[in-house]
Amino acid sequence: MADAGLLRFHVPEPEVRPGGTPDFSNVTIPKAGSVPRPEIDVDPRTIRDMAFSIIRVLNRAGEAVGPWAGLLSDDELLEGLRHMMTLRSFDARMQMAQRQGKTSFYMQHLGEEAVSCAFRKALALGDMNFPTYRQAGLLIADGYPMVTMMNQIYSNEADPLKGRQLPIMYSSKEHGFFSISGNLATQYIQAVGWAMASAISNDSKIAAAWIGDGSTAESDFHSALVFASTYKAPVVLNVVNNQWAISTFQGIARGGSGTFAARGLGFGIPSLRVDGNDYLAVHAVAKWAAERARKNLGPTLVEYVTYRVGAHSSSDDPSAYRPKAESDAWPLGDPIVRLKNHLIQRGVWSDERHTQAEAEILETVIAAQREAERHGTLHAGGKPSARDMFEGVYAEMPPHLRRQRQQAGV
Ligand SMILES: Cc1ncc(C[n+]2csc(CCOP(=O)(O)OP(=O)(O)O)c2C)c(N)n1
Ligand SMILES: [Mg+2]
Repeated sequence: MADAGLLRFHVPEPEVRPGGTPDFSNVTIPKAGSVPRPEIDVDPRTIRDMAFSIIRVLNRAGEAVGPWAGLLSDDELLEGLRHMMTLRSFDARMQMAQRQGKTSFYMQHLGEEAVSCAFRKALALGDMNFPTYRQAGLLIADGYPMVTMMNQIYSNEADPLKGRQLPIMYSSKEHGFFSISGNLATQYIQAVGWAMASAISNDSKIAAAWIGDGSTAESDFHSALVFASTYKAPVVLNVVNNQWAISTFQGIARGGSGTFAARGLGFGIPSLRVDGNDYLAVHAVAKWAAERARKNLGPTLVEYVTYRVGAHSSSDDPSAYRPKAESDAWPLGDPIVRLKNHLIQRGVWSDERHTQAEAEILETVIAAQREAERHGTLHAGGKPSARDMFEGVYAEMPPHLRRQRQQAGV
C-alpha cells in the first residue's frame, strides 16, 4: 500500500548483461518424447498446455524417442544433415565475403539451421513460404542453386533480382520462396492473404508465414491472427524465437504472455512449441501443422525455441549487449551436432564421414563462389544494367517511366 498513488512503469530486463554469467535456468526443458502427439483434428481447447511445453524428439543419448519420432528415413536424415552443414558453410563463406568488401551486407543462421531446413521438407511443391531474412535453409533444402544466391548477394550481372533487393533478400516463385520484405511482420498478413486466396480459388496449396520473436510485437502479426483464425486459412504460422531481436531480448516482445505460442490461444488457434534445434522435432511438428492446413482444419501457430548464436547481421556486435559465452550455455545444444550424434548412434554416420562431408561441402560452396565471382562482386566486375531498374514493376511500362529511362540515357 506504500505505493498508493505512485504509478510505476515496467521495462522487462534480461537476466544477464555483458560480463555476467549466462543463465538459462528459467528455460524449462521437458524430456524428449514426453509431449503427446494429438490427432490433427484435435479440439484446440484440449491442447492449450502445448503452448507452454516444448516438443522434443532427440534425447541426450542421441536417440529419437516418443510419439513425434519415426517420420524420416536414415537417408532423409542424412540429407537433412547435409542441408544444415551446407547452410552453415555457405554462411561462413558469405560472412567472410562481406568482410572482404564483396558485398555490403550479410545475415547468418548460426544455431538456427534446423528450423528452415527441416520445415522445407514438410511442404509440398507449390506451397508458398513468406520468409524473413533468416530462412535461407528453405532454399538450400529445396535445391535452389547456391550460385544464384551468391549472385544476388553480390548484386552482380547474373543477380536474378538485378541489384534491386538488399543482399540476402532472395525471391523464387518456383521454390515457394516469396520475395523477402525488409518490413518485418508483413510476411504474416501476406501469407494469410495468400492462403485465403488459395482456398477461395479451391486450390490445394498452403502458405507458411515466418516471423521472429521481436517482430511479433508488430500489429501485422495480430491482424494476421484475426484473419487466419476467423476464416480458418490454410496457413502455418511460424514464430522463430531465437531469444534476441538485434539487441533486444525476447522478454520485451513476449511481455506477460508467458510464451510466444501462447499468443495464439486467445484466437483459438492450436499453438505448439517445439525444440528448434532438433531437426526431427521441427520436421514432425511442421508436418502436423501442414497437414492440418491441407485438410481444411485451419491455421496452426508454431513457436521454434532456438538461439541466435551469431551476430544479428554483419552490422552488429552482440558483445555490446549479451555475455560472450551465452550461446555455449544455451540448453538445447547445436542442431548439426545433435543430428550428427543421432545418425552416429543409428550406425549410419561417423566422425570421419562427418569431417569428410564438411570438406566436400566446403569445396562445393567455394566452387559456387568462384562461379558467382566470375559474374562480379559489389565493387568488381559485371553489374546489372541501370536500364533494369525500369523493368519488372508494370506489365506495360507507363509513359512517365519511359521518359525517365530516356532521360537516364540507358
Ligand atoms: C517493421 C520493421 N521494424 C523494424 C525493423 C528493423 N529491424 C530489422 S531486424 C530487427 C529485429 C528483428 O528481430 P526478430 O523478429 O526477433 O528476428 P531475428 O532477427 O531474431 O531473426 C529489427 C527491429 C524492420 N526491419 N521492420
Ligand atoms: Mg529474434
